[in-house]
Amino acid sequence: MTYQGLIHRYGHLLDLPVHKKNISLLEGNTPLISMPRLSREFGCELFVKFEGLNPTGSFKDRGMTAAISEAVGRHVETVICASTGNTAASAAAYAARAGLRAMVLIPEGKVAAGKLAGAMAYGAEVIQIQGSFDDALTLVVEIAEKTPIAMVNSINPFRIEGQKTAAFEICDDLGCAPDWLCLPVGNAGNITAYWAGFKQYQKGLPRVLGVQAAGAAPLVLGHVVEKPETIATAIRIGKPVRGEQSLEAARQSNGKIIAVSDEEILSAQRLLASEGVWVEPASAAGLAGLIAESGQGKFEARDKKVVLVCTGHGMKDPSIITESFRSPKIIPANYEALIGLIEK
Ligand code: AN7
Repeated sequence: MTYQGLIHRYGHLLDLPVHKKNISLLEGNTPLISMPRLSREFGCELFVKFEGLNPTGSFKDRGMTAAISEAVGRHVETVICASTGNTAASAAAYAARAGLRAMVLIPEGKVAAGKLAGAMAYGAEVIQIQGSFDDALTLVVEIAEKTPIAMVNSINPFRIEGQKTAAFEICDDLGCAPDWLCLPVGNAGNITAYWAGFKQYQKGLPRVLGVQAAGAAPLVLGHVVEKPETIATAIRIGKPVRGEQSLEAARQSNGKIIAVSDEEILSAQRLLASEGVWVEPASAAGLAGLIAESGQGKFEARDKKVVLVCTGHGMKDPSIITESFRSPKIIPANYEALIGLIEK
């Protein structure tokens, strides 16, 4: 039978209320791509779980099908979220699908072009906040407490339920859990969901390497970061709502949460692209973390199965690339000019 989306495939394993109405854009079912060249380079069996291939280009669609399906089931009319961009685009799409009003709050000037365009294209009311993602989230929480508007950030437990399915899919593809799972950590919903998913699925448990950007690393520093800053705007978050749970996931799995620099993130992004997988900067943090750890001899991954969770597509943030390369050459439209370049 053709694929009918996450709730259809895994709903029996998700703690969703009976009142839900299935709102799906056929999210999930993303490929686990083997990376033979990088595997050789790092001496392990490396795979990318390419979440950028979800309907709106990020892993957020997994949680959003669950959260919006629940909200529609109890006759909510408006949904709201704070976002560094991907949640906004996803909420906008699923709300559109369900015929709901969507309001998305984003930090002014700090959302990548592909995400902002997505949220607008799907018809959300996009509001820029003169503050950080964390400020926006505080506002959204207050609105959700005082009005019937449903909040679809990952504080919403149904988001986590939906996102568990990525762990199920990895186990289904590999036949077991990998030895290591490396992923970016921002608000810490995804690492929490993966860990819950692996525990529930009982196909073994990976060690979890959570990776934050050095300028937005509250879980590594052990305190809130008031002014988070990183080129990986998706994870420009200083006060993660599921911080405790993510630290617990790292601890229970015998893994850890570390920080990497923006340069390390960009260089990991280039490495992935050099083997055909273009991800947004935040999504390269897992590989950057693996490289940093193996460089210090701390990564015991030799011959092990390692899954890098690449959370968002490179097309979400095109200016990171176009601004860091020289503009493409311009030549006259004739053979001589072209052959001149080829034979140079
Ligand atoms: C590509 O969209 O928080 O640790 O508002 O977009 O579960 O927060 C995005 C987060 C990783 C971090 N990779 O996940 C938002 C938002 C990408 C992301 C994360 C995000 P969490």
